[in-house]
Amino acid sequence: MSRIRSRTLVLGSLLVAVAACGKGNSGDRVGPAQASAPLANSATPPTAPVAPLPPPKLEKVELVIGAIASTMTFDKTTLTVPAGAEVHLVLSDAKPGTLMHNWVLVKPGTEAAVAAAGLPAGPAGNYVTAGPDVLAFTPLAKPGGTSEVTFQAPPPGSYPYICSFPGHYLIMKGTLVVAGEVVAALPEPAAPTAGLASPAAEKLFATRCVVCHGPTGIGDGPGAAVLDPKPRAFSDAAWQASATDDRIFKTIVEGGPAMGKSAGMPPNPDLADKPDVVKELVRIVRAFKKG
Ligand code: HEC
Ligand SMILES: [Cu+2]
Repeated sequence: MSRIRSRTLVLGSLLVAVAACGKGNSGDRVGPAQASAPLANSATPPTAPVAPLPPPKLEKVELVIGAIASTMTFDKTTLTVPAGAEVHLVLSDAKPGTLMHNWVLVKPGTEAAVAAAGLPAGPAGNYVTAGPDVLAFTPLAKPGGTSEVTFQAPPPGSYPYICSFPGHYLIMKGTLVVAGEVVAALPEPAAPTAGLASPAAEKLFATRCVVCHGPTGIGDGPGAAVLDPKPRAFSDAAWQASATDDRIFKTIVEGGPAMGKSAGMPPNPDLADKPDVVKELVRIVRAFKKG
């Protein structure tokens, strides 16, 4: 008698857990990896005998990752899941911050390409353009909010995850390790700044800076829409007169917060050992001056 009862309880709570997992709480979930067909089966009427179909061998894994307030960093740079698992990941964006973030799992070496491809999607499209390189992603989470995604773990290996909000991916990243028997060699963690090794500063500005500062430097790039404060217009002669080359140089490399400015201006740590490129960027910023 008591044994039957406890069995029913276990089954009941399993159903609750499955239902809770499928429903989520942020209301605005998107994501190609969302469709978890097996979950639909849990709606079988309670009169049916236990598990009419042998359930697929799915291990469910719950992951929680945070964006640290006012920084462009995840609070975990490594996540591990078993091969074949169904992964439910919740991203929470810490409260005092002002930045929006997402979590995008990508194929190794495609970080920059995925971030660039996501730009035209804009904030409404979560800065993600679905494609073969995007394995799973959460929608953007607002400060103090969460967003989530459910997806099937990819084959064993190491996969980069990034925030694809404009300018964040260079530092806002980590690695998802899918543990299991590795048949083929692990994908090499690609050099993070591969395509940027010897770029013309102009190309760098056109790909990285225009996102927020706009093609004419007045601060009207697509990434600026959600920024507060907005990037100032580089055309502002008074600002040009007050800013030293050294300050502009440092702002570019170290980012806004290091210079007492907003975190909306991301650092560019990959340029720290490329002073010539940064000097060229300073010259580009100067060239927008009017009046
Ligand atoms: C994600 C959006 C974003 C990207 C990408 C970005 N910036 Fe900015 N930038 C900002 C914001 C916002 C500010 C203003 C910060 C403030 O006023 O607190 C800013 C400020 C600056 C400033 C300082 C202006 C001042 O008020 O002193 C410079 C210089 C600058 N950015 C250059 C660049 C360059 C060069 C790049 C490309 C390598 C770049 N930014 C990429 C958002 C961005
Ligand atoms: Cu971010």
